[in-house]
Amino acid sequence: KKKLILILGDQLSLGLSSLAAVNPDNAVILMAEVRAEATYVRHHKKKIAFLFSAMRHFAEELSQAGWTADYVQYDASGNSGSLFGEVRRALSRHDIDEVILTEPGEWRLRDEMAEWELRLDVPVRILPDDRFLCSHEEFAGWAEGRKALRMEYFYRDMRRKSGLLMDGDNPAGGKWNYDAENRKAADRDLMMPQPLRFEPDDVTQQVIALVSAEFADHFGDLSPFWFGTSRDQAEAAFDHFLKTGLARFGDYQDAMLRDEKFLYHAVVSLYLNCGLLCPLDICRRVEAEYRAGRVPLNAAEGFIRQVIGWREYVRGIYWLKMPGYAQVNALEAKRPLPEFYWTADTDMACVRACVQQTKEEAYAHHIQRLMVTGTFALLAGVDPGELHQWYLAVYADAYEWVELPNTIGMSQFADGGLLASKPYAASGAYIDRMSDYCSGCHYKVKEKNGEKACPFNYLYWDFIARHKARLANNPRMGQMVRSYERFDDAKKQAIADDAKRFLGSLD
Ligand code: FAD
Ligand code: DLZ
Ligand code: SF4
Repeated sequence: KKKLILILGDQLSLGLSSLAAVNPDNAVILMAEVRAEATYVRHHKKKIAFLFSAMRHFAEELSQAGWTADYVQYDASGNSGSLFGEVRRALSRHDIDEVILTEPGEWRLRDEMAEWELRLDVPVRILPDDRFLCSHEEFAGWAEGRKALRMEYFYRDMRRKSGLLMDGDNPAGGKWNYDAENRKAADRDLMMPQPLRFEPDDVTQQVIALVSAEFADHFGDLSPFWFGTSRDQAEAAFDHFLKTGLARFGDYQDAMLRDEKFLYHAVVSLYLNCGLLCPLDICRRVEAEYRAGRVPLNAAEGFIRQVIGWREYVRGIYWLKMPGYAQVNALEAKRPLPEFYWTADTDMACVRACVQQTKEEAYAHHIQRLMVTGTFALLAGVDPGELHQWYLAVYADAYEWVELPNTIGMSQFADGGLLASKPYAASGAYIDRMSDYCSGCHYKVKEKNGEKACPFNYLYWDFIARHKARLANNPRMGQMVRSYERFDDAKKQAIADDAKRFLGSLD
């Protein structure tokens, strides 16, 4: 009898804990493209094509490494459409005495799998996912007894634990965090780096045809398709970023430009999250660039903080707080998600550009997600659950463990301040300072009220007014509540009227 190893679409790593638990002679690997995973939200077409192609390439990689891979394609006859169904079918094809898998990244599957052993009548062993630096237990231990779960303190522990950018017991350069240097607005530059693009090979072309036939009603453009789909390509894409983007990553981390979708960002989250790149490994390579004097410290530290800080921290919060975390709505926001999140049909140039590029690329960088589509939804009072479904569907890197805390916690303050110390509310001035969107906009960013005024301006004050009781005691927002209170009645009325008119037009 053999072991059946189920490998999920975001577990494409040769060092996976389930693979380490067995030897190749004694195991059959099962991978399956299934309707349930492809449709639990209506994922962007590019995301499905990317993942199916990456899964197929990984199955090849496994075979070359001596494993027996049993791969079920989406249109294979008899495909049951669910992971459970495919495990059950595989048990009838092979002589198996135990199912082994690395725990899934999402709560809904972990919950479902708790019943598999009973339903399948065979032992099911679920192993920790050790591709992360911090285990669930370690995070829970860190969180216990703390009043506030601030990322910065968690991050310092991860620096110490990994030894990244450490000089003995001290942070390289003497400071833990160089974020204050990372707020520059970018200018267009003809030498702006671009992510490495790949021609679809035969495997990818077959998958593209499949997705185009089967998922025609999903959001997003399928072509041009240029993502890497194998480990070698993911590595090449990262090498390219090290050489072309990293040095200025820090400086322009918060910048946005109309015609530059990627700026100095790495565009590697899709590869990291499905397992084609190893987070610790890429951080070590970033540190090596700094140690060799090729990139400044604020760039290396900024990048490493995102990966061993934010990425690990949001995962910790997710597993600490699920399943309830998906339902929180501290600001009681109820508005349906505006249609233009799917169509880009809005006069707000910033939102239009971010949604349009999301549709084209299944990618937007952090500040676009946080300060444009995220801030707009926050100010407009969009239901965080609906917004969460949107972010989970539209980005190639989106899995609930990373998307949900970023959406619910960081961008919507729907957890009441567990994750972020203040709501990321901002008026048009912020977008104007950090981008070139406003110069091409129907609205006027300098106007505060009236039909032509930038909606972010009055929606900002309307947000403060709606939530002043809660925000008055927030150390970082109280000042804004007091500013609002000093407005005369006519100004307050104009804000309320503009907000009502604009929000009414969304319904
Ligand atoms: P870079 O800017 O080059 O950063 C390097 C790496 O750091 C990223 O690849 C990523 O792995 C990591 N990172 C950076 N910021 C974060 C963060 N806040 N949380 C976790 N990891 C981070 N990231 C996802 O990977 N999947 C998601 O579904 C996702 N949803 C988001 C939703 C919202 C509302 C917001 C505000 C952010 C979300 N993020 C998500 C975080 C971040 O926007 C993306 O990781 C980043 O834009 C990916 O692009 P990049 O590889 O070019 O990143
Ligand atoms: C996202 C995704 C998609 C679109 N399709 C599959 C699939 O067909 N088979 C599979 O094993 N995994 C897929 N995935 C990734 C899973 O949804 C992911 O493993 C879980 O959400 C846990 O993170
Ligand atoms: Fe966005 Fe306002 Fe600027 Fe228009 S004016 S691009 S709506 S911030």
